Amino acid sequence: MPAALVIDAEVEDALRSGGPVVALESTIISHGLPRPDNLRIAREIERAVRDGGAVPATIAVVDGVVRVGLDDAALAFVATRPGVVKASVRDLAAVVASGGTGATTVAATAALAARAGIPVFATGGLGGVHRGASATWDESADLTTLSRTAILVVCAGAKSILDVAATLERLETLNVAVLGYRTDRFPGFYLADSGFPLHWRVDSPAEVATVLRARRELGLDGYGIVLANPISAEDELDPALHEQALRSGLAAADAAGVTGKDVTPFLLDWFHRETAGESLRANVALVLANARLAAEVAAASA
Ligand code: PSU
Ligand code: MN
Repeated sequence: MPAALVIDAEVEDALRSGGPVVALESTIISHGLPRPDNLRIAREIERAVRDGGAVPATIAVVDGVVRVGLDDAALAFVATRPGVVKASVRDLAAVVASGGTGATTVAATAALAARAGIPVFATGGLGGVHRGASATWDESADLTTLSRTAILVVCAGAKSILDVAATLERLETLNVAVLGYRTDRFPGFYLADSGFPLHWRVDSPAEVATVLRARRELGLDGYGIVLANPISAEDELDPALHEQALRSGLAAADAAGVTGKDVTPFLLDWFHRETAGESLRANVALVLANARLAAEVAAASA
């Protein structure tokens, strides 16, 4: 029987010597980005982490084994194989037990990274409270997992397809701190500003490292922290195009009866097609920026 969780040798070496490591999720590769571009982009995200001075650890379940750090063959497998499961925390044990292959969400990646001793994680946008959640109860497990996981997630805010106000309220209830990176506004994923203010702002990786140290000293490291890094002004989506894609996408999801964990991939795909690739370009730009910043934060706190 193979071990259920295997840490890649380079990642293990870095962790053992206290070197900087950044965890990366795999749902964005399998379900968030269109094929065949997804594999190339997954490699670029790892490259951005290396350029920022850290070792990348993309996490996924491959043939029944949780792998923390993927070699290129495993990365290609997750990016190209049909029928890869979108795996949140609750799915992990079942995917492993069935010998299956699963791509980990923010929630599952955060839980596994913390388990492996990796304190910093980069992604695109956080899951959150979906629009209409007061009727559907659709709230991403990303939020509840962050409330009990020792991880710093670098993201471009919550996906704009969500109810952002409700997501921010839930993050407050769940004791998840949100730090704006060089901004006082909560970023809106494809847009730099979601329209909501933030209470805490940090202006350098060293400042983030200081917050992480204080959290540890206070014994509060069981709670997650969100480092919200806005997409750059050059890369953000045109707000009018964004609004139009969002409206038509929500209506299309409703008409097609899309529910549960299929909602997010459906809407991301809708955006990519409706904006003729503009949202994809923005998505890639923000993920690469987050990967680079996460590496700098990991290096500053290593
Ligand atoms: N951010 C992206 N692309 C994605 C996701 C986030 O830029 O594909 C994924 C993440 O894995 C996140 C998931 O955890 O969407 C949220 O899904 P749900 O709303 O079903 O919890
Ligand atoms: Mn959901």
